[in-house]
Amino acid sequence: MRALATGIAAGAMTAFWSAAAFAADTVGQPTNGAIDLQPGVTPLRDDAIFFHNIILMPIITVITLFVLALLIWCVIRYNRKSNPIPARWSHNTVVEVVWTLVPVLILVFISIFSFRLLFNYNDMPKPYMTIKATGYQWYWGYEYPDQKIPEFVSNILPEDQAKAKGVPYKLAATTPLVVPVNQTVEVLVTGADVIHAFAVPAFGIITDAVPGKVNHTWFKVDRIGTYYGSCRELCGVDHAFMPIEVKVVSQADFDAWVASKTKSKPAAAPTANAAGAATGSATPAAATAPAAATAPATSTPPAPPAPAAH
Ligand SMILES: [Cu+2]
Repeated sequence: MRALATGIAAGAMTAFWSAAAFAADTVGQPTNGAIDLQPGVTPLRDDAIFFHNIILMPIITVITLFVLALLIWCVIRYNRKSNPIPARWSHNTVVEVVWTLVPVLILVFISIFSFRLLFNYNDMPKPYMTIKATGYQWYWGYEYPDQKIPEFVSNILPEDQAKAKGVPYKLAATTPLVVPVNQTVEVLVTGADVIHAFAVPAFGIITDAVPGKVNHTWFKVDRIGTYYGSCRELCGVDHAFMPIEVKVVSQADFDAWVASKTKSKPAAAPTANAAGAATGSATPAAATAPAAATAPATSTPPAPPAPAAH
């Protein structure tokens, strides 16, 4: 019986992990059918995956199986039929010391790795550049103060355009963030209206975008590619439609991109806004909502529009 249970458990674990391994994970975006964590492209993400898969998962698995075995043992051995006259004793000092000490030791062991990971997140190397990401209802605004690139709007790429370009809908953006590879990038994160959150799984980062407060995070990506994230704080009806797309490019490509952005500086900001407003499915609502809201306020009769809306 014990051998059978061990066999079943071992089989289940093997199936679980091999299924995770066989699903060829797409880097930078979710993979259909995958159950493991999204693979990382930053040292922080690798540390976080190590902490989850190598430290936490085995401990969780062993504890869960141990508690399950205890439950089954009690149910079988101490039910009314097999144990008609229960023992009357209570308290056992040895057992009580053990079940207090062992969990404490387990938590101390976990905390060693947990604190190390937290400190790693906190220890940002000297950043090569800083980006400001602002969450709006419902899109992102990106500003490059070091490169003197004023804020531009990054909207969701509409479904037909995403299909035509062969990029994932609800993850691709009209104007992605562009950053150089192998450089430490600091991201200042804030919110303009409600609380949003800036999250890119492949970088292992998630930071709240709170109005009136500037949070910061950082990443250093070790390979060129496109990585997707999204808003991670329920922020309204179009919460699911404000993706984050980050293009990590070579230093030369980044410099060229900066040059292209700064050369057409006077025209860049308005066209980016106009393009975003014209294409984003979420934006017409966002763009017209303030106008609609201000119109009744400035016009004299406020009462008629209300019944008309119903
Ligand atoms: Cu949001």
